Amino acid sequence: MKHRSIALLTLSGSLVAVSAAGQNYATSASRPAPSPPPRDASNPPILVNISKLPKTVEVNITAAVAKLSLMPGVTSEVFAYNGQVPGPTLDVREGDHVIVHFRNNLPEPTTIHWHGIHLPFDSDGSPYHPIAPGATHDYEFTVHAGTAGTYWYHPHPDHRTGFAIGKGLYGGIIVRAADDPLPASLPEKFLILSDNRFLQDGSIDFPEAHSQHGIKDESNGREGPVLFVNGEVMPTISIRSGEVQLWRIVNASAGRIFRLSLAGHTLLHVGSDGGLFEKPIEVNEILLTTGERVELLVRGSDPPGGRSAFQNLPYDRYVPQTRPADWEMTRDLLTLQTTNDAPVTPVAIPATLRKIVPLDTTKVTAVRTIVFSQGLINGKAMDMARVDVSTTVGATEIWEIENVVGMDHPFHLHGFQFQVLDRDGVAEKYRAWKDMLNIPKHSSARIIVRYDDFPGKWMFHCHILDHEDHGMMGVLEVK
Ligand SMILES: [Cu+2]
Repeated sequence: MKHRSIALLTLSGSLVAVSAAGQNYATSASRPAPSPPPRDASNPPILVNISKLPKTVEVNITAAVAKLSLMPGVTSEVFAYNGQVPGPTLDVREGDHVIVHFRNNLPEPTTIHWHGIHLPFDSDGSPYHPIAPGATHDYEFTVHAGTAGTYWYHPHPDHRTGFAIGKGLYGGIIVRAADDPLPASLPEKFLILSDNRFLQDGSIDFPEAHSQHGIKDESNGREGPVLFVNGEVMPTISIRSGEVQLWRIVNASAGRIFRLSLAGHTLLHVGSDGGLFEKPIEVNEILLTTGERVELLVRGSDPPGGRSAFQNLPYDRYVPQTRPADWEMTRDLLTLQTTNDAPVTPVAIPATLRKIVPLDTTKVTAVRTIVFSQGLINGKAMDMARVDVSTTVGATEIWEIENVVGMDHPFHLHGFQFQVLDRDGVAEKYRAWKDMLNIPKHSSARIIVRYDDFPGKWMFHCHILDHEDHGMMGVLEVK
């Protein structure tokens, strides 16, 4: 079970608040100070497949209220998938038929949105298909060839997504390829990043909508001072000197954009939302917007016994009026601890990972203009009864997404992965399949998308959850 108590100790043994900002959380200095064992950033458990049929994955997921200890010394009332935050990981292969028996034991309607997965409209878990409290629903889809990658699942109910995810409803998805070019021996870490804010009694802090904090959340997207990796604060990952690990990372935050870096190391960025790139890319840092995923190779470059911090570097996504005072602070996310074992020779990584066929710009039948202003798309707030973009199955289109305001808005499209053509007129350097794209303040990007297979009404929206919930969302109808 994934609900450990967390206590950070100073050298003198007194408890300290884990939050650097800390003002929303206080601890008692009089508590006893046991030495905590080092906490490993263990992967969330895998959902148990109850099917005996080949190429079939059948799992049970229940969403319910739970009391978990996310912070030292207190319990928090959370919403949890199968009693855990994060929920268990759905681990499937291309070609698998997936059946999810879902039960909603929450006191409010919910859905499960399979973020990034190409699936039928009625299994998308969008606001069109709410599951009532006490009701059950079977989600069913087949995992398409060529879609191996890192995804996640979370609720997508009308106006309540930010609240439901902030309460703890999120879990990972791994889609595995039959012909994965990466060495099968790579140890894998599944890391779900989130942040949260707590009141002194341990309850998760959701302020009144029109309070000062509520207004700030609505502008920024709700942020919290406590940074979690798989529900843990500052866990440790062990690595052997010379070892190479595959890290799959999901940003499950409502508004926080992570700028990830591993001190003293470069990272080999190998994949994004829709799986592997064509080639690995050596980078010093990776920007991970809300809802987005990265797959990267971490190479243990420290000598035996060494340690390095995996960090969140400052990134200014805000308007000046509501920018947090501590936004320029670098924050540690986890410790990479090199074991005392003798170094090993790093495993060879192929120079070519796969071929990504570019979508054909000569087949484009429409160019859409999508304008992001604060809280609105093309000047309108979300209306589920309205269709904003109408098209047909099989059509290829270009969307020009323009952000005309002074803060970043991350774009998400349901149902179909896209490719980025250019950003501010600069051609994208390498091809990738994407379903998330950060559109920085006062900038634009062009994407190309083909609506394969599935008619339906698909959402496109800003993935700052507070913006989405307040109507920064539109409807794409594919007929
Ligand atoms: Cu937004």
